[in-house]
Formats: sequence, C-alpha cells, structure tokens
Amino acid sequence: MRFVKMSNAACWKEAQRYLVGGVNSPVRSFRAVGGNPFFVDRGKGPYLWDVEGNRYLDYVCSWGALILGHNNPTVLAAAKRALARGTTFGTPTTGETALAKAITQAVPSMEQVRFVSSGTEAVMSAVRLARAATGRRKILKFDGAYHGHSDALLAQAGSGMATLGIPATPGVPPAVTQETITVPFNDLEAVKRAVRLYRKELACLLVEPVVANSGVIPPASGFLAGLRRLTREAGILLIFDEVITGFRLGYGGAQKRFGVRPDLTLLGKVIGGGFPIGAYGGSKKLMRLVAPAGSVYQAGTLAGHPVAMAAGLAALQALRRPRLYAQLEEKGRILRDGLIRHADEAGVPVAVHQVGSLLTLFFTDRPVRNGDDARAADARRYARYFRGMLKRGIYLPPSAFEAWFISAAHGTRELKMTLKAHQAALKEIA
Ligand code: KE4
Repeated sequence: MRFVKMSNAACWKEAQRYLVGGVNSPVRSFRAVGGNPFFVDRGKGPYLWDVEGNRYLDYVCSWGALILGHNNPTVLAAAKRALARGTTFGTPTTGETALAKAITQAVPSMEQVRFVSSGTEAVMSAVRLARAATGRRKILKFDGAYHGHSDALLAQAGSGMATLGIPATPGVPPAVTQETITVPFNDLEAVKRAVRLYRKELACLLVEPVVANSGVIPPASGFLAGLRRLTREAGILLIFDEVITGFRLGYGGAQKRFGVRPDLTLLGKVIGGGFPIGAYGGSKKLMRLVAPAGSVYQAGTLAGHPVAMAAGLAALQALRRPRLYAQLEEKGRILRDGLIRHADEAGVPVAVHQVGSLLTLFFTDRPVRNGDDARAADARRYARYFRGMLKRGIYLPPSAFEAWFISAAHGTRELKMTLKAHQAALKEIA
C-alpha cells in the first residue's frame, strides 16, 4: 500500500474522529492559542518536522522531558540495547536498581525511590504516603501550581484563599477537594495562617519549588526555607514536586540549587529519557511504609519499565557532562536578555522569568509573583505572539501558562533564530 502523505489538516480531522478532542492531553489541542496543532513526523536535536515537512525549533521538548534534545544518540542507543533484550517483564531488573542508585546519589534527600509511570502517579502516591505517615488528611498547595490530574489535586481555592478547596473540574467529589487547601505562592504569611488554622490536620505541603505551571515563577528569596521551617515546626511533610525542575535546574534539582531539603521529592520527565516515568522518594524511614515493605499500597504494571530505566540512566549520565548546566543557564540568560531588549525596543511591556533552562515571557507591565499575577497577564496577546512565532518556525508552548524548555541541543544559531523571529512577531502585536 503506497504511503499517502497526509496534510496536518487531514491528520487533525481524522484524529478528532477517534480521539476525544483529537489529542491525548488537552494542552496539545492549541485551544489556548488558536489554530490547529501540527502532527509531528520526527524530531532531531532541537528540531521537529511535521507530516508536511515543515521544520520547527522546539521549546516544548515534550514538556521538559527532552533536556538533551530529540533523539539524543546516547539515549537512543541505550534504549535500543534495552529493547533488543525485550520490552517489559513485570519482574525486577537491574536497570531499575541502577537508575534508583543514580537518583539517590544525585538527590541525597531521596534515600529510597519508587518508580511509577507518570508524574501524576508519583504525586498521588506521595500524598497517600504523607497521609499514612502523619495520620492526617489535609494537603496544602499553591494556587497556580499543577501536580497532575489526581482528584485531590484538582482542587481550586474556595471562596477565599486558605479555605477548603472546591473541585476544579466536574467528576471530582467535593468531599475529596475539601481536604485540599490552596494559598498564594510566595506568600509565607498565608502559609502561616493556613498552618495555624489546620495545624493538626495537615499531612503535607506540596510545592513546585520553581512554579512552571503558571508560566515560570521563581520562589521569592527565603520562601522555600520559610516553608521548610514552618512545616518542620508543625510536623507537616514538605513535598517538592520536581517533575519539571528535577535534573533540569541542576543535577540535584531545585532542592540542591536552593539548599532546602524536602521530606519527599517527586520526579518525572527528564529521568525517563523520553519514556513514560514518574518517581517518588524520601528517607528510608518514610519510604519503608510503602508496600510491600509497609502497608501503604501502590502498584503499577509497567512501573520501572526496562527501556525507560535504560534511557533515563543514559540521560542522567549524559547530564553529568562538565559545564552542561552552566551552558544551559547561559543560554537561558541570553534568551531572556534578548527577549527583554527587543520588547523594550518595540515598546511592548513584558516580564521574562528565567531560571536555568526554564523561561516564560509574560505580556504584562506588572510583576508576576503568583497565580493571580500570571492570570492577569495578557494571554490573548500571548496567543497572537505564539502564532507569529510558529509561522516563523519557532514552536513555543501552546499556552501562556507553561514554561519554555531550552535543551542542550539548542545552540547559538537557534537562539539567534528565536530572537529574530521574536522581533518580527512583536511588530505584529505591538
Ligand atoms: P504527568 O502525569 O503529566 O506525567 O505529570 C504531572 C505533573 C506533575 N507535576 C508537575 C510539576 C508537572 O508539570 C506535571 C505535568 N506537566 C505538564 C506540563 N506543564 C504536562 C503536559 C500535559 O499535561 O500534557
């Protein structure tokens, strides 16, 4: 049968017939930015090509998983070697031990690890563990953070902050979300009030140490240390959701970068080398409560998948290349400074947040310190800017509330391309 090259439009039409919304994750639908998604045929380094042969410089990188870029040769070779021995066995394999060992050596607060198949699973398992370990039920989280789609975390602030959560989506029972308290990020006083109000009921405080799901919002100076102090005093477990920041903001993640040691850490994305993965971990004392060592049940058919383990280990080994993170930081700074410079020249007010290889450009003339500030930025202007960049071959996250991900494969040439397109796109929206 001759392979019929389908257009993006034809692929989109057919996808919508068989897949709800045409996608397997809502953000991919381009609903937040207008237009229809393109269908990727292949990726290499910092680039994607769609089914029509159009090339894009990729700042999504599979939502952060591909810190080394698409089809990194080392990672690909490791995955192929694992595949040659079989796909999945549902038994222990030495690859799981090897990746767990590498993670515990890089992240000292994680003395023991459990692998799962997604970040969502890591979050829900860690929350269950925290509730079992403390005998408490309530969760404290931050407005504007995202921790996957488990029921307890699909809660939004009720009538006011620090009130009982209400469901952020149909299908989640209020009885579940009322155990979730939401407060503004970077507001230590609000955390103090919530801890005072629910002191004996709070099992854990869950935080993205650098928020990436409202766009990038760094922690204010002393904020993370303040959370550590408050939670320790109140016997609340501090959980760092490092699904995005883990092995991205440095080999030891955000907790090493900011010098704050959580009780539990969540990982995903980068540690799977592009394959489905999630992980949670903490002290041996805590982790030995998890089945089969303890009684906190959690399981998964493809947890510790041999190919994901091999690809993840190869990725972590590649990330130990000297100066790799310093180079990522430098690329982030060059991009940030260029985006700001050209926006100033065009008279377009922006805030650009950059932490390592995470970056977000907000169309706003005010500081962005939390979820409210991020939502007050001009998302419609971002949508126009997104389309302007896309037509110039630069693929940014199709939502104003996501991070741009710079990979080790993005070089000077790519940064120049980006800033050139940025100048032109700004002219169209100024
Ligand atoms: P997954 O279940 O999607 O593997 O991970 C959930 C998750 C947990 N914690 C953090 C901090 C996360 O950012 C995520 C998922 N990230 C989004 C992008 N912001 C995934 C993209 C998508 O939903 O399609």
